[in-house]
Amino acid sequence: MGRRHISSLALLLPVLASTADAASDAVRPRGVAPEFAKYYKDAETFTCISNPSIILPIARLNDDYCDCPDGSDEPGTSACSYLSRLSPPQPLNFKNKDVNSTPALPGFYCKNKGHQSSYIPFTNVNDGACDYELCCDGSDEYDHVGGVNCEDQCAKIGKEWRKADEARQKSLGAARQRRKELVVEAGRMRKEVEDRIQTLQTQIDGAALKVDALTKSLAEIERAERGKVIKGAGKGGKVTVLASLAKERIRELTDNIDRVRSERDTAKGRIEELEGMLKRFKEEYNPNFNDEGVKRAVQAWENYAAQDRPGPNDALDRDLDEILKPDSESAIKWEDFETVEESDVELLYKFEEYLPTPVRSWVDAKLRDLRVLLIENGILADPQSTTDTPESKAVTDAKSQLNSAKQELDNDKSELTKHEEDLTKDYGPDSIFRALKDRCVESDSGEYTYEHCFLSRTTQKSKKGGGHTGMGNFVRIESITVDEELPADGKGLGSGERIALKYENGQHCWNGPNRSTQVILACAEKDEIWKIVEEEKCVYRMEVGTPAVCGVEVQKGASPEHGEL
Ligand code: MAN
Repeated sequence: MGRRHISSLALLLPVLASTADAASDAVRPRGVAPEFAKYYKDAETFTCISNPSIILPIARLNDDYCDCPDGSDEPGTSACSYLSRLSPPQPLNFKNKDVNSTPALPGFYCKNKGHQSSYIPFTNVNDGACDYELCCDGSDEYDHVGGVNCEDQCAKIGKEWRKADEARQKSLGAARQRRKELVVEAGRMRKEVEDRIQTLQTQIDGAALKVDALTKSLAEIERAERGKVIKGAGKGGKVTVLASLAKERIRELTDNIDRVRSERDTAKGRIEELEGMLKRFKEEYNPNFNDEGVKRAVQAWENYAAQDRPGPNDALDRDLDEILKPDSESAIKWEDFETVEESDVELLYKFEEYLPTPVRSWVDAKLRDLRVLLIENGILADPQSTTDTPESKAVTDAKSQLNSAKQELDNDKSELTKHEEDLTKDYGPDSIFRALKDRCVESDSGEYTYEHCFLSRTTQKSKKGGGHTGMGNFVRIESITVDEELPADGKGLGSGERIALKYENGQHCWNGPNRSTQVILACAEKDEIWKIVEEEKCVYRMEVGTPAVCGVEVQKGASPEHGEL
């Protein structure tokens, strides 16, 4: 905590110092910053800053003994440093009953001539270590008795700092420029979505009209089809349909003739066998054996045999065989009829051919209407109500056109909804993350390569191969307070309010939660992952630099959407 604290003070102080009166330098006691000089003007006495009732002789100022409850009598020694350990410095107008333990000064003031002035904690004063990081002039170690002598290094440190700062400023300038470009890019992308929405709305209106028209057209075609006498499948009119029905019927009859002839032949064989038996019976029976039953049977057979019956007509049979042969010359050429394209109406109402065209159409329409009327009133059978009636090509085509128009309309509608929802999504300040969405950056850390794809997902990839592990999918943009030391290269979060991207519901962690990642962003010239930490099992934190957040001020707890530049 000590070092971190030093760092945040160091950032704060040059600003404070620059507003102070430089002319008061000469009269200020050791360790007093220009903005506190007004309390140390009196040459005779010193009044404790937060406790004006306590007035001390001037000799007790910086005498290495803590007299004031707020430590203000020891701005240049560590005598009151224990106060700072009890509580951090508060603003001077801070109203607290326990003022006694509240230090009035933020720390020991180092002038750091040639560099930037800064405060150093009182505990660091005369502690035997040169704290050049904050006090480059070495003024924190002035009591050399048994201690160290810190030479002034501000010229060198200041020069290096200015050089580094120049590079930082340059980089920051480039980062801000990049951000501007991203804002333009994001705006262009948003505009694209808006334009697409407009196009889709027009398209949807058109597609809806088309669906209406095709629905009506299908209804009309279906109605017209009901007016036809026979419904047929495929191309062509009645001839085709009749041909296909006749072909089927003839095939059935042929099969039946074959079957009946074969049954007939079997029966004929049995009769011949029975007649042979009776013939032998008549020849072999004994007429002297006076059996009345046998005599009657023989008489009956003689009567049967005496009857004149037509014999089998082999010529007819041969003719039949010839007709039934599928490849015979007289066989019907069905294919001639199957391809005939003929209007049913023409076939049925041939008389119309003698009518002038307008009259013919009128008659045609009237006849169809009449037929539909009869069907609708139950006088004629509805050809469509019989399930084995195949659908006409006209109806199939109309249905398919209607279905594809409906499909087109549905697709347009769902695309529109997607884009409309997109416009209400939070893409951060200036919608900047629109321009970065799905862009990925990678970084190696330990045994893994980590990937962050903006507003999409985070992934952990093992360097030893094997599958990738999802560390979460994007859910929202949030803000987070950070307080970290900023590394010299500037690649870190620093302190303050930062934008964070939250990724949740990653791959399930064995004996743990679903993986999740918080990606905290800070300004950088280019997109890069700086650091990855697994804070708890399967709960990750990534620190990522991006120009997208440069100069963006995030309000604590507020949605960063409206962060200001
Ligand atoms: C893998 C990695 C680790 C994680 C463990 C949990 O090894 O995803 O980050 O801690 O699984 O079992």
